[in-house]
Amino acid sequence: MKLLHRIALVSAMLLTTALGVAVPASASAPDSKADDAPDLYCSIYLPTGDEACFLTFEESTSWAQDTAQASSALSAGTESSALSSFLLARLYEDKNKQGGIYSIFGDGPCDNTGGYEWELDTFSATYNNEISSFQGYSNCDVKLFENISFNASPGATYGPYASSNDVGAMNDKASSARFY
Ligand SMILES: [Ca+2]
Ligand SMILES: [Ca+2]
Repeated sequence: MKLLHRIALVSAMLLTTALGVAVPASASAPDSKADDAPDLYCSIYLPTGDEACFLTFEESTSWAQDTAQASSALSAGTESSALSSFLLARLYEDKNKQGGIYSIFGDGPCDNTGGYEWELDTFSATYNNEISSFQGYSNCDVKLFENISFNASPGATYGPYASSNDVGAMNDKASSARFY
């Protein structure tokens, strides 16, 4: 699979950051064990744009809460001192919500007004042109865009929907998203 092949390369770099371990970029040979490459669990916290990838889903989730609290500590003195992270959506590498997961977090939920509450203008390289299904959370519906920065002229879009097991013609094409 194309994604797994690329993840083998990307994971070495990302894990270097996540674990603070000095792993040479050459640690993953381009063609070795691509089929055995693990799924990656990447999270982005939209208020700060911080992003990180992990080998376990649990780590990717606790990272988001830690990041939200660190962010609120930095802005101490303002009205909010105990910010929580809200899971807005999970975007999946494979159809039927399988494979690696790109978890999107904000510091508040979506509401029921017409417009979008959150947006992500460029997917992580790990998940760019790889998303095949998704699930919205925190009252969010997901709209996928073929191009970065929500460019729909020209460019296909899909949604907004609360959930999708198969994004059809948008399979492995999405590069940005909004959350309604
Ligand atoms: Ca895919
Ligand atoms: Ca694309």
